Amino acid sequence: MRKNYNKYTGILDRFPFITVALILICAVIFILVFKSRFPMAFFSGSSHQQETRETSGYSILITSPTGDQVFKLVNENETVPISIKSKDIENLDYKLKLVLNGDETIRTFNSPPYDFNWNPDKPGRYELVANLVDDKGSIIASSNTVSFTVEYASEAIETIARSMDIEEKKTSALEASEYRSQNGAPLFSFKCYTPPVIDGIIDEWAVYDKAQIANPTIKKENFTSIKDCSGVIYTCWDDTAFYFAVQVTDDVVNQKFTGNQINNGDSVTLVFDTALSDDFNIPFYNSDDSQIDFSPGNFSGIPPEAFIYFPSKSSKGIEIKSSQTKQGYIIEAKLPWDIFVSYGPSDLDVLGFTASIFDTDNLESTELVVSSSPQFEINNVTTLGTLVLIDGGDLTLTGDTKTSDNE
Ligand SMILES: [Ca+2]
Ligand SMILES: [Ca+2]
Ligand SMILES: [Ca+2]
Ligand SMILES: [Ca+2]
Repeated sequence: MRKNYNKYTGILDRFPFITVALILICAVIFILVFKSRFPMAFFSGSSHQQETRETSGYSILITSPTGDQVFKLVNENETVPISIKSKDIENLDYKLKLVLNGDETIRTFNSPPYDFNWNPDKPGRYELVANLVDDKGSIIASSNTVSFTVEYASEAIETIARSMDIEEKKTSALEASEYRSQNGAPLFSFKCYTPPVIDGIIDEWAVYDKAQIANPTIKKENFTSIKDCSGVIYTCWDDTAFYFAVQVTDDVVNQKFTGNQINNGDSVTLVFDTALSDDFNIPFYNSDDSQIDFSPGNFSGIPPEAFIYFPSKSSKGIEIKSSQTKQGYIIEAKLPWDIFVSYGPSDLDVLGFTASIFDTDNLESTELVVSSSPQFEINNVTTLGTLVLIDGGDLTLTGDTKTSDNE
């Protein structure tokens, strides 16, 4: 067989080799001709052949968000950090346009840095691209396209579904009282039949309602993410005291202040207005209002501390404990009712109330305050949210906690 092989080597046998050679030659000619007429940018998809000559070498890269990143936001003030790195476009007379979902320009940069905290107004999946455009609006070059997702936690105030009896009590308490309904959903504080143990451990609080503290209210321009500063508060009460636990998320726990300076470091502040109807329209604190500041301490030498900022009063009798967590810290405290000026609790009472977290990370004083109500100002009770005291029986016996676990 082998011997016979050469015998048949004719033009037909060479045909495949000739074909390959012809294809190769054509390809080389094609590439050479084409390359001289169009620069490489042509192959990256730009339709403006004249201008793309200038684009070779531009590089525009969206470095934040990263591909398929998911942003779990809690309130409408949180933002998605957008950052773009670029090469060789700074000195050009072009603009960089951030385009969302193909058609919505959310920002136009004339010069670097190309950083922008974008505030989405609804959840969803988004596609982001940065286009370099000339003065006629023609696209010169484009960045990578990045897809990301924005999700929102469903509710700012979490209320546990209660029995019909309790739900009716909530409604009738609010109907019977004048309160600042424009300042956010009311918080419900239930009577406790076994007081919480003030030890900085919050296991026993699951039966009570919790509320988010996540609305930026003071220095709010510094707010980007709930990871910087946010929290949840649990409250309850009995005939002797008001109790609360705050679980704070804070990336840098920094507290070196004491006494009336507590708010310069990481701290929690509660403001109460115990008589709403008497002076509903008087904004500044007076005798029925209290502001109490709570410091977690620094977990190495400075102990947790409560300070009654208004009215000027000894904080004797307040019990406070704190603990450090991976995400931040916990404060748990007991405020005897006798620290309030002439107030004792009753079922269905409706109070003005806002809980705030003061955040200091690296500076010498407050960098940001987040609150349970949408607005909060020191010494302005008209910004306060609402707290409703409800005696719903012993919640630890009713199994209501299970309802919340199922949600
Ligand atoms: Ca406890
Ligand atoms: Ca922080
Ligand atoms: Ca008042
Ligand atoms: Ca801090």
